[in-house]
Amino acid sequence: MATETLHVGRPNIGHREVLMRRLNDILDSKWLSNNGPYVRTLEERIAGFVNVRHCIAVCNATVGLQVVMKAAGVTEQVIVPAFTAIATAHALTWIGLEPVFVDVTRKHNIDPYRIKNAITERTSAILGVHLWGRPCFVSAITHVAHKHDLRFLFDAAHAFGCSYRGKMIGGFGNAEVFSFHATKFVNGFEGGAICTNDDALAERARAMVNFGYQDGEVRHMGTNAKMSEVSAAMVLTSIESMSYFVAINRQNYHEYRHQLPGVTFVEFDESESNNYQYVVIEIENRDRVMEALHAEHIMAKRYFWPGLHRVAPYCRGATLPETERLAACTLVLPTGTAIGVSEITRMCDIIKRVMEESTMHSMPAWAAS
Ligand code: T4K
Repeated sequence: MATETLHVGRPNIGHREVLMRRLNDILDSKWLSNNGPYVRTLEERIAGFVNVRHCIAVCNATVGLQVVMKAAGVTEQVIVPAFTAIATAHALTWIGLEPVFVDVTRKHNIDPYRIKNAITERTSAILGVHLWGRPCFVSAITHVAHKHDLRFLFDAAHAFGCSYRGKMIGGFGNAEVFSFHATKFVNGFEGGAICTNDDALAERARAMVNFGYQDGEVRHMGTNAKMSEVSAAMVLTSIESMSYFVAINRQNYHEYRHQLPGVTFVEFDESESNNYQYVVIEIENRDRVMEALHAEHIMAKRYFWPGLHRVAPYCRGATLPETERLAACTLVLPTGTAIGVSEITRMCDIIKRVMEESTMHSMPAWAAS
């Protein structure tokens, strides 16, 4: 029997019949996009869940970040972590902003102490990223931003369903942006959402998402960042299964930890809400481990390698040691509803085998024999 390929980012599918019913309803109604009933329901649902005044659904988080930067009046330089998805930086560059890369801490999120050193007279905003769904140092970033009169926003692409100090991610800074891409914890095939408590920012963002239209007139610059009704139906359906997805992800995460006791994991604060969507390890000989997994049809991923300051469009010779260390040793393992104990055992056995082989290779010959 062929071995099943295991993927990082395999989509979690919610209640299929409910989704199909909604899709039929959309087809029957002939209302497919442009602020339809499913988008409006979704926006209300998210605003209530996250506890923010405004939620604006968008077609994806990349464009959502662009819209929110424009709506917040951000100009020139934006401080961002170097260890994040290329989307974080490209979203800025695409609209003429300059990402300024700052190193992260051992906890994978932007180092607030290094933010201060990166501020120039051209800096207008800080864009924190809640990497792997773990909140970045929100209170320290808030402090720096207030002190230097900067706007501060959060790329919350990974962090739907997560909390910081008991408050849901989505309500911090001037605004936050979620992703509902297929590989995310909650998915809408593609999709995203801007959340904010700033009424004026929300009004501008809402117009900008729809070509700048407000009350039937074009009052702003704008783009087409609208979410379709089909995506909204998928996100709604996915949200309804959220507690199931969390339970599976959490179970998988603890199973991995149990089976790999000597390995460093990205940890989650169990006193907060977490989505456990990413199982991330830091491991020596990462590429050897990844190759061994790939050879067995397990598509573990080394996300965010080699660090944004080292990818071609942004490479200026900067050195950011912690980003580089993490980019060299981080590996993301499959989880989600497609994975259970037997798959985890299969993966952990391979990882342990490579770790043992590496230990043998690094021993003097007399000790290894
Ligand atoms: N900010 C951050 C911090 C982000 O991580 C991202 C996106 C964004 C902003 C922007 O959000 P969006 O504009 O996308 O809403 C994925 C996603 O495309 C991207 O959303 C995500 N972050 C990024 C980190 O990862 P890849 O390169 O992993 O995609 P791909 O095609 O290699 O798929 C990964 C695995 O998932 C594969 O092994 C197969 C599996 N898969 C994927 C898809 C799309 C499936 O099984 N089914 C599917 O439909 O980019």
